[in-house]
Amino acid sequence: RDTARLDADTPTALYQRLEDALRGAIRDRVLPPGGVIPGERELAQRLSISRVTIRKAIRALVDDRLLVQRQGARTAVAERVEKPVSVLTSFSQDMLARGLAPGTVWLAKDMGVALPAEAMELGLSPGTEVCRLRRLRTADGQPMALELSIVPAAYLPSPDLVETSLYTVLEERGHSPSRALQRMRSSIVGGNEAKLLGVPPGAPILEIERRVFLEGGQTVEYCRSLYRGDTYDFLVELHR
Ligand code: 16G
Repeated sequence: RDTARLDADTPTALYQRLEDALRGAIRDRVLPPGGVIPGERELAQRLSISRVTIRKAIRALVDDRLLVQRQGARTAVAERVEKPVSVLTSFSQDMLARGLAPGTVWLAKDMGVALPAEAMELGLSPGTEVCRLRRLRTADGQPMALELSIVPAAYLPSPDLVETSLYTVLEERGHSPSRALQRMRSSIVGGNEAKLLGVPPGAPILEIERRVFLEGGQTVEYCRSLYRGDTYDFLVELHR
């Protein structure tokens, strides 16, 4: 489509224009998520431009994670992760449901007496012990979200009990998360966090605050997350 309008009179900008055209086609879903794009050689022939130019444009889009390179060097349009907001699931469950391997990079974990703000967030009396888990969550090794979870030590006696899934550990210990309140707001990501998430500083993110309750109403987790805006869709079911 747009690519047909490419011409070769400004050779330095050619890959850039191809990149922009592909970007537009992905945005407008002319190239749908998951769709495989033609190979380098075929594109080079079709558009009568060099394979080097094609490779450069594709590389830029792979670096931006709009395209993913699969086994056998096939290149496909990246799929966004869709997460229904009305069901209380864990990050690990969400990723497994999509055939992606959930992973965790530990940034920090510790235990201590709840700070006044934490005690308020969890509805605890000051002085209660909590575990703090700061994690980078990955899917097939790609960073997806940064999360800080705070859990009363009464439900999680040590942060070392968690390898990948916090909710699995809570469930095994008979403290299944049953209900949550979640606040989501759009934001942009700062330098340090951008580096961890592998996006440019100032990239859009979803800031999520979640308070999770047990069946009996006690707060089992307070969590603050930054989800990458470019890979995540949150779906909400509405009734009337
Ligand atoms: C989700 C939750 C987070 C929870 C985590 C547990 C949101 C915004 N956050 O990421 O609060 O700690 O799942 O996942 O949905 P895990 O069981 O894989 O550790």
